[in-house]
Parts: sequence; C-alpha cells; structure tokens
Amino acid sequence: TDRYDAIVVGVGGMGSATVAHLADRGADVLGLERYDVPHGYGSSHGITRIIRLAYYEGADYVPLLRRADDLWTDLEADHDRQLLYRTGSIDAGPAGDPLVEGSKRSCEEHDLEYEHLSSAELSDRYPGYGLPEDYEAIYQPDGGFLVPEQCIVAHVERAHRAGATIRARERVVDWRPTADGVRVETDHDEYEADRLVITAGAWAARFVDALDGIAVPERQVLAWLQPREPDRFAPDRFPVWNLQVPEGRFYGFPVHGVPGFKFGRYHHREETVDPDAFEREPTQADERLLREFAETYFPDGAGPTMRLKTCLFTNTPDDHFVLDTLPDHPQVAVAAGFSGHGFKFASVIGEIMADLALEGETDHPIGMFSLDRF
Ligand code: PYC
Repeated sequence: TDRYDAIVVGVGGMGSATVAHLADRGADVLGLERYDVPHGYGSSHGITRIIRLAYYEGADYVPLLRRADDLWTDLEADHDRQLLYRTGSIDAGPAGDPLVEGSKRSCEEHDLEYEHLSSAELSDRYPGYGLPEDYEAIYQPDGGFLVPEQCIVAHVERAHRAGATIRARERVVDWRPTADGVRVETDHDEYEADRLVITAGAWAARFVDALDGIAVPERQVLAWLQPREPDRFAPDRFPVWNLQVPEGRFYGFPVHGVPGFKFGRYHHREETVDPDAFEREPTQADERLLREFAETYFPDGAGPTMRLKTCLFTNTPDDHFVLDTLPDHPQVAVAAGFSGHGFKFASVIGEIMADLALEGETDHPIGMFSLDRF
C-alpha cells in the first residue's frame, strides 16, 4: 500500500488549492478526484465566479478575502492565463436592505474604497443596470470574477510542479482511522497517510457523519442570455453584482467566455438534493423564472437564451463554512458547506487546510467556522 504524508479527497476548487499548498510546503500528497480535473458536476465550474471584498455576509470575512485575493494574484503570476478579472462589484437592493448595509459595513470596518450610489447614479455610470428608482448600491472597485476551471488547472499545475500525485476518475469509497493516520479505500486501490483532508463539496457528508444535516446539497440553475445591448454588458462596463429584489437574491456577471450575460438566483434550501440523483438538465420552469427576472431588472440583457447549467451549493444552517479538524480524529481536517459563496476563498482555504493538516491549527481567523457551533 502506498503511503503519503497527506491525502486530499476531492480535487475541485478547495481540494486543488489544498493539494497545491501542501505540496509547496514539501508534503508528499495524493489528491483523489472521482470525476475529471476540472469537472462540471459539483460547485467549482461555470466559467466565471464572483470575487468581492465588500462582504455583506459579514465583515469578519474581509481579512480572509484580502488574503484570498493576494493568493489568486500570486497564482496568476505563475500561470499562463488570466485568472482574476477586476470589474468592480455592486451590491444593490431597496434602500436600507441588509445586503446594501452589510456591504457598506464591511467597507467601513476594513477601510475598503467604496461608493454609495443611488439607482440613477448607478445607471448613469453603468447603463446595463436599470434598477427601481428607490434602490441603492455599494460599488467597490476591487471586485470582479475568477475563471474557476482555470483556477483549478493553475493549482493542480502548481501541485504537480511541487511533486504531488493527483488521480482523477478514482472515487473514494471510505476512509478509516489507523493507529498512525488513516487508510483510504477507493474504487481502484487502497492508500495510507498521516493526515486526511476532506474537500468533497456536495459529497462531504458521505465522509463525515457530523456533517449530516449540516452540509446539505442544493440544486441551482444559471442562465446566460444574449444581451440586446452588448456594449452595456462588457466586462469594462458592467461590474459583477449581488441584488436583493422581492423575487429573491440574485447575482450576475458581464459577458465572458459564453456569448451571454450570466446570472442566477440563490435558491437557499428550496431544492435540497442527493448529489448523485437529481435533475441535472435545466427545465423550462428554471428558464422561465430566470428570464422573468432578467426581463424585469435587466431588460437590455434579456435576449435569447444562450446557455443554462445546473450547479450544486452545499448549504449549512447559518450559511457560514465548516473549516475544522474532527474532534475524535485530529488527523482529519474538513472544509465543507460553502453555501454558494465559497469559490472566491478557495486560494486561502488551501492555505488553511494545509495549516490544519500539517500543524493542527492555523493563524487565520476561522473560529466562526468550527464544527461544534451547530
Ligand atoms: O458570492 O457573489 C457570490 C456568489 C454568486 C453566486 C454564488 N456566489
């Protein structure tokens, strides 16, 4: 049986970063991925993913976001393709909405540059936006989007350069603790390691009983529509956005990689699914809901449908992540429950998981992500 310093289960956004950080620190590491590297069955795909610092979900995320941003910039410097496109970010909603207020609070508490815009000011500057008159927006210039499939490739290439072994299409069936580490059984082989890191996305609860009912997969659908006014949806004219409206919370991007303006709706806890058995094909009902939103709030973007794609979120009860070692098995660390807003953090999650695996602790502020809070 081959033995490693560490095994990482799942080589998507979080796992690829973890393998890269572990290998960079000299660990002999094995990454195991049940699908391809990269693949479109989990949560780390979709051509563009938002990165934003004005974090309405909580000001405590901002130090992690700053570190994530620095690490993405470092990774990009080593890679032959751009990973991060800065468009600025918009957080908008009715005046006084928690999304707008939370975004502003993060900027103020952490000295981030920002502007508080009325709906009219927003449309003047960025005519792709035509929000209701009484809406407001926080503009933060450092936000933008990452290209997730390339981010995974860049982390895996970095890991390869540092000597890591990564095996795709090899599914982990089970793991168990041993006297001096762990034993991992796959559908191909068995391996041993001193440490185990579980970054299995929507499948995390299969490997960690304590995540049952805590890291819950949910089906999401993204749409790309041909803009009727393409100039208004180009990356230099259309910041990425999060928007609260009576129909729910939505998010979107300028045109990049697909000839359409991309957006989606956070369906929190509405479509809980088994990640191995759910409707992967978007339906006409999905398309209708998304098109109705675009017709109402982004009519210049609501041309013919170009692409629809399902995606999985893995939600926790409070929408904050789980980053911890297992109380009964300190040699096992888990990163899970990213609740739809994790991809942008993947670079720093890799650093944190390498800390937890190699040192058992981290200097990063992860107290709010402990498993025992539930
Ligand atoms: O964090 O902005 C975000 C986001 C958009 C879609 C999913 N997460």
